[in-house]
Formats: sequence, C-alpha cells, structure tokens
Amino acid sequence: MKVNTAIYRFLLFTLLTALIPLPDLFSQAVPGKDENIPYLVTFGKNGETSWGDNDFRSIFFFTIPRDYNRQFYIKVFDPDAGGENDEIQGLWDSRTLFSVYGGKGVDPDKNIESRGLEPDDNFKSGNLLASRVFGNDARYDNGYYAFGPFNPTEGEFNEKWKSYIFKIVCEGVSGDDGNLFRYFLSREAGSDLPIEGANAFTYEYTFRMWNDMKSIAHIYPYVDTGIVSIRQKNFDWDDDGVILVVSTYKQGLPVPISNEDDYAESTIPVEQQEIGKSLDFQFHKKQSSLVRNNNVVVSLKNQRGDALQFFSSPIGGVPVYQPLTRIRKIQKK
Ligand SMILES: [Ca+2]
Ligand SMILES: [Ca+2]
Ligand SMILES: [Ca+2]
Ligand SMILES: [Ca+2]
Repeated sequence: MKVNTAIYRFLLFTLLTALIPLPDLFSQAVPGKDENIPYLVTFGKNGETSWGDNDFRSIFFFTIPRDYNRQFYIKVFDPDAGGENDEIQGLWDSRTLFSVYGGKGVDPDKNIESRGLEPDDNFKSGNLLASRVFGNDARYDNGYYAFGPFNPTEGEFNEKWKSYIFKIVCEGVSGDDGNLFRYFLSREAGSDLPIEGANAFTYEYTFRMWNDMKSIAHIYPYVDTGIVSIRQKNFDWDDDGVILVVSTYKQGLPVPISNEDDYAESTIPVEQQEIGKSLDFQFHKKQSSLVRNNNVVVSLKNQRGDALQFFSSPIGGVPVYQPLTRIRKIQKK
C-alpha cells in the first residue's frame, strides 16, 4: 500500500467515524426522542380497523441493563380515553387494559408468541406483575400513571442484550374510541429519570402522525446479522404522502403505501453495510391537503419470516446517508 493511499484511508475512516452519531444512552421515552411521533394509539375492540389500528392491541418490551440494580417504574402518559389527546367516536366508552409482565416467557427471542404478531398468539406470556383498566378518567387525563416499582431481576434475562426484559401490553378491551398515550421508563414515579443503557422495542408499531404537514415521523428497525432482505408491511396510511427508507447506504428508497383500511407490502434489499445498524423509516405527510388523525401500523420481516425490532433509541444511532460509502465501493471495483 502506498503511503498516500494509507493516509487517504485513515482520513476517510476518521471522517466516517466522526459522522456516525452515538446512540442516546438516556432516552427511554416511547416513542423515542428521535422518532418524532406524538403518540402510540390503541382503539377499543369495537372500533373499525379503518381508523388505523388493525388489532386493538400494542405490545412493547423494555430492556434494563444488567448493571442497573435499583427499582424502576413504567409510566404511562394519558392512559385514559377521554378529555385531551384521545380520539373520540360517538361517546367516550373505551376501556383500555395495560398489563406489565416479567419472568419466564416474556423474552421474545426465546418465545416468539410473546411478540403477539399472529392473532392467536399467547402474548400474555410471563408473570403478570401489575395491571390496570382505564376508562374516561379525568384523574389521569393529560397526566401520568406509574406502574411499579419493579426490580430488574423480575424481568427475563436476555444474553444478547445483556439486559432484563419486561413487557407492557395495551389492549382496547371495550368501546370504540382511540386511546392515545406514551410510555416512559423512569427511576422515579414522580419524575422522568431515565436509566442509562435501557431501551424499548416493539415488533408491530401502531402510532399517530402529527396533525400538521411539516413533521416527519421516524421509526428505526435494527438490521441483525444474516438479514439479506426485508418484507415491509404498512397499514392504513391514508395515502398520506410518502414513506422512505434511509440508511448509511440508502438515500431515500420509497416504498409502496397503503390507503384506507388496507395493507401495502414490498421487499427491500439489505446491503452488507447496513448490517448491525438501524434503518430509518421516514413518514412524510402529503403536502397538498392535511390528512388529520392519521394512525398507521408498520411491521417488518426478514427473508426467513422473522420479525424485526423497532427500537425507541436506535441501535448505533440515527443512520445518516453516506455518499462516501458508495464512492469508496466504486473505487474498489
Ligand atoms: Ca365511543
Ligand atoms: Ca386523555
Ligand atoms: Ca389516552
Ligand atoms: Ca390511518
């Protein structure tokens, strides 16, 4: 190798390293800070799927790092369906059940049904640690309810993430209104004190877009080793603008979009450079007219049919398109 080439490669490596952002170690808001999603949404089971929730449930997992040995809380913002933030249909009559699970059966790597992707899956696996039903209740409107305290070892240990896993299931057990809410993993019940190195993930993301035309929502699936292609599926996007896939390698790949109460699916190729990092699925709203109250569902599977995880705090940080990566590849040829 010539000296010039070595220097060039060193500079390129330094530049690329500097450009890759570090993960936010202190973010356990769900949706996460980088996602720019206002709320998760779950409708009462008597609702219509055309309102943007295909299964009237939402399942999230929290990871607590092994070296954290204090108690913690899982807080739900606006757990009620009524008053502010929620989506009324007729009268307020939705009842929403939130349940927290730990112990054996929770870890979705060991027990696929815990993911709750198929209608008949036993997604209530694990030990029930806490649960509560919320209706139209002004006490919790536009405020928090805190589940816990929990001890980290009440979760199920996952060797790969070196973390204890907990699961929170949200079900619209009756009524037809949309319950909009957020989660926060906190060291204290009365304030938002994040746990360093903790994270949250889901396999099927049901969320609300902002009611404006300029905000772009993001979700960040993690591309594990062995993935060569991804089958994406989006539901009830209301023909609202475009969905783009961005990564260090992809500048913005548009995917087919759903309209009203239907699914759009397609296969996305995965490059070697995208392994071990996150993809950025971007949701850009239509600019010609404002689509209000757009709720959407997104899920991904790899070429073997295994579901991908969306992390609230993207693994490896938010991916940024690197044109240099392409130049370098072309030069190597
Ligand atoms: Ca209603
Ligand atoms: Ca409310
Ligand atoms: Ca709510
Ligand atoms: Ca929708």
